[in-house]
Amino acid sequence: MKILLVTGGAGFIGSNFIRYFLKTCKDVIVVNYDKLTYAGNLNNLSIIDEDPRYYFVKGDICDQELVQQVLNEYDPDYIINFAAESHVDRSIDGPTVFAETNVLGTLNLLECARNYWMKDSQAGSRRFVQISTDEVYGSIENDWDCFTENSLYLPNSPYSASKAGADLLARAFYKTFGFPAIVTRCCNNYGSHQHKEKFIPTCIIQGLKNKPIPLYGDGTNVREWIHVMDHCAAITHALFYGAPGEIYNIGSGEELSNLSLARLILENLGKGPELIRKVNDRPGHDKRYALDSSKAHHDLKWSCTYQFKQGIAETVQWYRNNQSWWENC
Ligand code: NAD
Ligand code: TDX
Repeated sequence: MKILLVTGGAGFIGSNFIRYFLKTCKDVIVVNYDKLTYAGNLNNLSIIDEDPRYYFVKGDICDQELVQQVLNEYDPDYIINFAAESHVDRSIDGPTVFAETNVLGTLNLLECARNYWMKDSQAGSRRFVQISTDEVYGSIENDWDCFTENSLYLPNSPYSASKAGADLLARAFYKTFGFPAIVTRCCNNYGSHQHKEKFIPTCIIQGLKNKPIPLYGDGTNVREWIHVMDHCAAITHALFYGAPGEIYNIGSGEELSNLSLARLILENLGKGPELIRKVNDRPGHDKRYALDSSKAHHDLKWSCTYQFKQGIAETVQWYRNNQSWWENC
C-alpha cells in the first residue's frame, strides 16, 4: 500500500477528492490533515468514516512539530496540499491569515517534506502536488486571450498573491533542491459540498429561500467553471503522470458571465431573474479568467467528462437535498 497525505481534505475540493480517490485507487491509504477552520467540515467525509484506508489528523500546516510527527508516523509516499484560505472576499477583509496559511503553511510543508524525504538526497518516486489556481495569472481584459503555463504571475487579490507565493516556493524547492513538486492551476470549481460563501452556492441558497442574489458590479465578469470531479481526476493524473517541476493548467473551456450563471441557476430552480440584485463591485475584481489546458490534455492524458448544464442541474439538486448541510456551514 502507498500512503497519500492530503492537507485541507475536509474542505470543498479536498473532501470530494478523498472520496473520489479512495474509490478509484484501491491500493492507497489516505491520511487527511486539516485544521478544521470555518471551511472544514468532517461531515463531508462521514461516508468514509469507517473505511480502514482513511485516517484523520486535526492540525495546522503551519505547525512544524505536528507536520514532522505526522510524516514520521505515516511515512507518506505522496502529499497533496489543498489546505488554504480560499475566499477572495475574506482576503480583502483580512489578508494576514492568507499569507500565514497559504505562504508560510506551504513553506512549512515543503520544508518538512524535504527534510523527511530527502535525508538521503533522493526523493525517488515521491511526489508533492501543490493545488493552485488560475487567479495567480491575474485578469484577462478581453474576450479572446487565455493563460498558458508560461503566462506571467500578475495576482490582484491578497488571496491570489498568497497562492502565487506558494507556487513560487514549490518551484524554488524543485529548482534548488530537486524536490519533486508539481503545481496544478485550476479554474473555478463547482459541485457538492462547496461553502455557501462562494457564488454558486450563494445563488442556489438565496434562490431556494426566495431572497436576493448579490451580483457584484455589472455581472459581466467571466469565470471558467469545472466540475469538482473533473478537477479531482486531473489531480490524480498529475500525481501519477505529472513530471516534477512542471505546472499544469486544469480548465474546462466552459466560460460564463456571472449574470448568465445566476440566470441559469434560477432557471434550474424554476424561477425568473427578478431575484438578481446588482451590488457594489468587489475591489480589484478580476474581469475574466480563461486557461489553455492543452498541456494537461496532452501530457497527463486527462480531459473533462462532465457536461456543464447537467453538472449545474445536479449541483442545484444536491443543495435542494442537503439543506441541513448548508444551514450548518
Ligand atoms: P475550502 O476553503 O473549501 O477548504 C480549505 C480546507 O483547508 C478546509 O478544510 C480548511 O479547514 C483547511 N485549512 C485551512 N487552513 C488550514 C491550515 N492552516 N492547516 C490545515 N488545514 C487548513 O477550499 P477549496 O475551495 O476546497 O480549495 C482547496 C484548494 O484548491 C485551495 O488551495 C484553493 O486555493 C484551491 N483552488 C480552489 C478553487 C475553487 O474554485 N474552489 C479553484 C482552484 C484552486
Ligand atoms: O455574492 C457574490 N456575488 C458575485 O457576483 C459572490 C460570492 C461572488 N460574485 C462574483 C465574484 C466572481 O466574479 O462571482 C464570481 C465567483 O466568485 P467566487 O465564488 O467568490 O469565486 P472567485 O472569486 O472566482 O474564486 C474562486 O475560484 C478560484 C475560489 O474561491 C478560489 O479559491 C479559486 O482559486
